[in-house]
Amino acid sequence: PKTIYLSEYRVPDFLVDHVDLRFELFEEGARVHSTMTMRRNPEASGSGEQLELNGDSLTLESVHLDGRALQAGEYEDRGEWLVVPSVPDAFELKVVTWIEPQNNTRLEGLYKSSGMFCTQCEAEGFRCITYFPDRPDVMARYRTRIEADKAAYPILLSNGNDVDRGDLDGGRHYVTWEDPFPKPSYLFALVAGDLVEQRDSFTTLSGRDIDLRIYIEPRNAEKTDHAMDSLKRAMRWDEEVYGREYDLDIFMIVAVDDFNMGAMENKGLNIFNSSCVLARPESETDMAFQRIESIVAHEYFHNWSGNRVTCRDWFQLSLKEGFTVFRDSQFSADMGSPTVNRIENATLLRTAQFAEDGGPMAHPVRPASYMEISNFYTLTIYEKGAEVVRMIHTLLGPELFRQGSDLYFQRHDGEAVTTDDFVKAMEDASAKDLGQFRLWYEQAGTPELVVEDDYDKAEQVYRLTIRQSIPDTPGQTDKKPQHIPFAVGLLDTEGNDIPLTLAGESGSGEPTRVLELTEREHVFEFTGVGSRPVPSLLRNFSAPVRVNYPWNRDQLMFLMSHDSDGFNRWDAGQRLAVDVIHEVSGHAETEVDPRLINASRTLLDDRDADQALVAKMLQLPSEAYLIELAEQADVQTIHHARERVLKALATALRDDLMACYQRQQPAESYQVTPEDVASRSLRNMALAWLLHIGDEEARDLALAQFQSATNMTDQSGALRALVNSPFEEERSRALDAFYQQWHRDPQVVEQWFSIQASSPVSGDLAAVRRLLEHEAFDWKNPNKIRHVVGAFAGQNLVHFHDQDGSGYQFLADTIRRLDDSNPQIAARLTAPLTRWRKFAHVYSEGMRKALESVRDKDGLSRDVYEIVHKSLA
Ligand code: BAL
Ligand code: ZN
Repeated sequence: PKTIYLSEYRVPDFLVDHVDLRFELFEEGARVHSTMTMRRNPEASGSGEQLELNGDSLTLESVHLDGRALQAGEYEDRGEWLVVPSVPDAFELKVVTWIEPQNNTRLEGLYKSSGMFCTQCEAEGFRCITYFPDRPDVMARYRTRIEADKAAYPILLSNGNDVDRGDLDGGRHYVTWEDPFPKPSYLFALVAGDLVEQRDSFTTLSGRDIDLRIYIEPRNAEKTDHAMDSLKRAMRWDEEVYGREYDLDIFMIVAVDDFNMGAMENKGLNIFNSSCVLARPESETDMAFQRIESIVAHEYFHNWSGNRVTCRDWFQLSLKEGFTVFRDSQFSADMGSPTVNRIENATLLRTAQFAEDGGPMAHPVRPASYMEISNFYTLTIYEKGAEVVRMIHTLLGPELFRQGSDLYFQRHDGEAVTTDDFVKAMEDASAKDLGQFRLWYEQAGTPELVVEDDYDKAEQVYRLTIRQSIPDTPGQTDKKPQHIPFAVGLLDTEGNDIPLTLAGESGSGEPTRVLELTEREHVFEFTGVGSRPVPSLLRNFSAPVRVNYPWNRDQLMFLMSHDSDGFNRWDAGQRLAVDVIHEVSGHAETEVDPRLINASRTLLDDRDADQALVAKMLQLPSEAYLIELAEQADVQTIHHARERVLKALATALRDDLMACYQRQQPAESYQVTPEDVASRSLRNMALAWLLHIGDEEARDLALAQFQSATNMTDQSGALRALVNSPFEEERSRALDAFYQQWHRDPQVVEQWFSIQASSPVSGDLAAVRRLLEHEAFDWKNPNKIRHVVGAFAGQNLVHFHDQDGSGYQFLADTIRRLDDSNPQIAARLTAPLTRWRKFAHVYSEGMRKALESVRDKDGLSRDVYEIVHKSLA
């Protein structure tokens, strides 16, 4: 496969002003008539004579140029390219292709899911539908006519507004859609199916009525309320916070079961993975409710950050994704608990994105090259990209940031632009120099800050020395220092914030200061500090960096109970737990530090504290995070050390956990408020801990909760606790009963799969293989694969990393199997193997061998090829 470089970007030779599409949909395939009004791009320098259009898996039926059928020799069908050697400066090109959506298992382009036709065109799926300049800087207006059997496909949808419909011979019908906004081909969408519609409406701030519709299969009719409410909240929020109003008359969402991604922001017609849009309390958990709210908002926000202003090329993917993730996380913070939201973002970043940044696929937020763009829908592009935007927000402050985003949208509306255009708008609006800041887009790797301090009692001066470095990553060494907003506070002996005044300043300062780091080393001198303070560093996780400062355990406990920054209270608890887990690691005789137990007891018993924060603070750092912190990770040792600490906590806190469980009684009616979510989370955590140590009273409580729960959070919480307990008989009875109750609901069956595949107690490889044989498992459905194979390799680390290497070989076999049918999913599953160098030798050898066996498969897809070869390099 060829590597594509950002440095080789050229503007397109030809532009498309208008596309007229006609789809004839049949059971045996689809005929696509595409008529493009095209012209030579005046900005293309030295443009080639010939017209080149992308194509993939297409059967070409005919080509017409300005109404004349082209003969063999007047065009060339090169499979991945359709070349017309000679065209005028402006012309109309009509291409007819035949495709087979019913056989499309890659789920890119037009395909069938549960009997309905649907599309996924980002990043390069449109070329699987017809020949087209399939690149985001070619923006055209689309008119789409869909023709299909009326009984089987009563609903026919595409982007924009429906402008015409009628009946055809042979029981067929058609609908024509027109999208007035120019868009890149990746935002095209089509749906045809036997769907029911849930309608609502939204009145914009300027008084326009928008028709809102969610389309689902009839069995899901009860599951749309939450998505609809989330959508309306997101629409209002974007008006209020960003001044962005919706632009079409209709906004549609369609739920499909077979989908490679979470959802897709096609103009006016968002297509969602069912698991990211459908929910009701009885069958979906709090986590699903929260995920849906944020994904519905994310896709809606793309209408401006992505669709109205789009990416010039795929190297700029974070332009829309980083900004939109930032926007959706601001929205979620506003809808729920900002501190919990920040903790969740930082956890994902520190556990998974830092791992990516430290591995063979490390890439900058704006990559410089790729082989297969689908491999770059990564945590770096999305989550680190969002952190980069957040840092701009921190450096500018909310008012100037808003002026910057207004300028960006106004300046670039209808254009395809770059991350640099985004930063420039922020710079122009604020007059803040972001020159050095741009390195965040160019340099890969996680910056590390080493912090030292000293206190001069006589002078009442406290000095912080901060050194930054950025590790080498593939293809990048000797990196320049980056511009880092570093928020700090200092706690006095009472635990109060000391007003911060730097040497040379007068007056009494703020409790939190954002220090701007730009050099390799800085010394900051705080004056008027009456006693040695405890530093609270990187408050609210003000930058995606690692911080190294030698807090002792007493200081961490002090921060846990006194820091005014909620994020750092949680972080201090995490650091304390990591320290204790490290201490007992490989030392069976070392006792678990009673200070951790006491701190946890204080949290459990504190009824006045923010329960949402308490629920987060009680969770031990995950195995994945502990692996990330290790130099050469020994998974079994990490697992057993964490288990020992968990069991010591559960045993010592048995009565407190029981009291907590009894106190957190289910609310009368189900609501997804931060308080209720925290209450259910605490209750289920207490239950899980107690069952983990085999408490029989807790087992009976779990069985009762499993039977009587009126919401899925509590029912699956009880099930998960039983599955991860030593009570084998109860475990298998509960699993059977759950399946019997829910086997008709694929989303619940996904949960049932993942609870088993991720269980460190019962989810060994043999159990996972049995799940693959289960009647509900389906190799064609990405969600099922994710919930069994993905859950095993990504969450069940003790079994996946069995030292005999069987877990690795199993994953390799699965990847080889999926590589032909769905390369995107196969490539995603490869991630757990790519970091083989991070692990101790007993693991890394097996991981490397597994990767090699994938590498040696004949006809490896470009997707998997890129990941495997970069990992083994
Ligand atoms: N654009 C792909 C799905 C998403 O990030 O919204
Ligand atoms: Zn997105």
